[in-house]
Amino acid sequence: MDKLKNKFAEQGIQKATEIREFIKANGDFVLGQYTLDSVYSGEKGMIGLITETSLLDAEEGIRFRGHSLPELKKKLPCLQGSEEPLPEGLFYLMLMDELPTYDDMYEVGSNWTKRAIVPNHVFDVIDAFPVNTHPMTQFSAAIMAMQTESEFAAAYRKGMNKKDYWDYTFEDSMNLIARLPRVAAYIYRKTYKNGVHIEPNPKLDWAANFAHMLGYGDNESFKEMMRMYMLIHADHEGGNVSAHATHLVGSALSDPYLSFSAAMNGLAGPLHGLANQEVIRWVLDLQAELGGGKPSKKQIEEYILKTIHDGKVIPGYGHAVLRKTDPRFTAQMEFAKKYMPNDELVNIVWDIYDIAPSVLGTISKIKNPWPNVDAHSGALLVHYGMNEYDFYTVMFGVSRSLGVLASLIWDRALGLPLERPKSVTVDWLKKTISAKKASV
Ligand code: HAX
Repeated sequence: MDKLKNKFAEQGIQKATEIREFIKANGDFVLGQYTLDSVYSGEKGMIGLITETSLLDAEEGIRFRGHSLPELKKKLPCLQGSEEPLPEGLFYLMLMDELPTYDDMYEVGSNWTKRAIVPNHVFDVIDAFPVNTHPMTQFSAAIMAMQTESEFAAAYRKGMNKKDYWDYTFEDSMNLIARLPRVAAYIYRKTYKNGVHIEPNPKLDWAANFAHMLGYGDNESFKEMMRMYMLIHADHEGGNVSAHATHLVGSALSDPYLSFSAAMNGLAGPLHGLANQEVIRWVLDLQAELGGGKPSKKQIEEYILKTIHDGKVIPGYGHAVLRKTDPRFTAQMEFAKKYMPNDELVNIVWDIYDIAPSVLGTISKIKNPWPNVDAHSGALLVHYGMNEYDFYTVMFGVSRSLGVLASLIWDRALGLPLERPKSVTVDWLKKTISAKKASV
């Protein structure tokens, strides 16, 4: 058994037992109330899930196992000569609920390196898609193609004890995380670089190896950007579409490949992860409409109002939970101030940040006028020459695997049940509400 799994078997399973006792002792505690509006608002604010890996505060933003992003920048280990903590360390923290030592982080990385070989038929599946297929469609299908490797599915077929669910979920999740950068890079090179592929470099860390396979390995600051990008996109508590989809599908005991592919189909929606490609398109459309160059703040304001007037959203702005600037936006802004302060597109993104919140703030129905993670990421990638916008969400997806799969391992360790909320009809609602009113 590998070191991390051994540790999880000792500490994680012990903690799962404690949590079960906690639930037993407090099962009748009332957490909240909800209304017809709550149900019709996409269940916003209704507590219906337990996710251990991270928690989102509307004002402050995300905390991973209690640590904010600025704190993690100081507390998670980095490689020598690098200032960006490795996602390997964040995965360890999310899974084990303890800050990793350098050795813990290194162990996770070498574990993934050993597991990183992608079966050939997965490449055949990707190659079978027409080259103009959206990269997220290829990514989701490639994950499904890898399901042939599921140890969970194979063990279930043989008849496994419920107590072992977490073990096989751990195996599948670790294998999947290890292989995703290779799969994603293969899709990128097939779609945009005439199918000229770059072999992995097992000496590199997970994010730097991804950068290398994409074709940006010679640029040290791109590798730093990739470490930062992979860290900040990893998790955003449990109710967002990709995290919830993983949990929901996993609750049917679908294996991690099936569950994570479902997550990627949700991430591919423009109100979720696809917003990162939409932001760049929106900014470039704005520039094109003005004949190129850097728009004035007045022109940005007019374009925002025109977009809303045309019945569209401003991509990269707003959030279902956050009510302030997303700290993941701020982390990227800080990175850009260090590495590319004079980049024109980055400066336009910053000008939009100066203008958009006050314009959106005047529209009463918009609950959060502040930028989210997707408002900035594309401009960083364009700076390095990565202009293939449709690929951006795949990068988000590679990162998102870290949080949602760590959570899935916990779901199985806790023995969480099938998720099955009750649904009703409008007729049922009308009858129930009028009966209630008549009785008072
Ligand atoms: N531009 C224009 N209108 C907006 C808006 C924006 N950025 N944000 C919200 N609104 C509108 C909504 O469309 C909604 O209008 P209708 O009542 O006419 O349908 C109204 O304001 C109320 O929405 P809300 O309660 O403030 O926001 P929701 O919780 O319903 O939705 C969204 C949150 C993120 C989907 C929303 O803010 C949005 O569409 N933003 C733009 C797309 C985007 O950036 N998505 C990425 C979000 C972060 C993420 O998941 N990344 O992966």
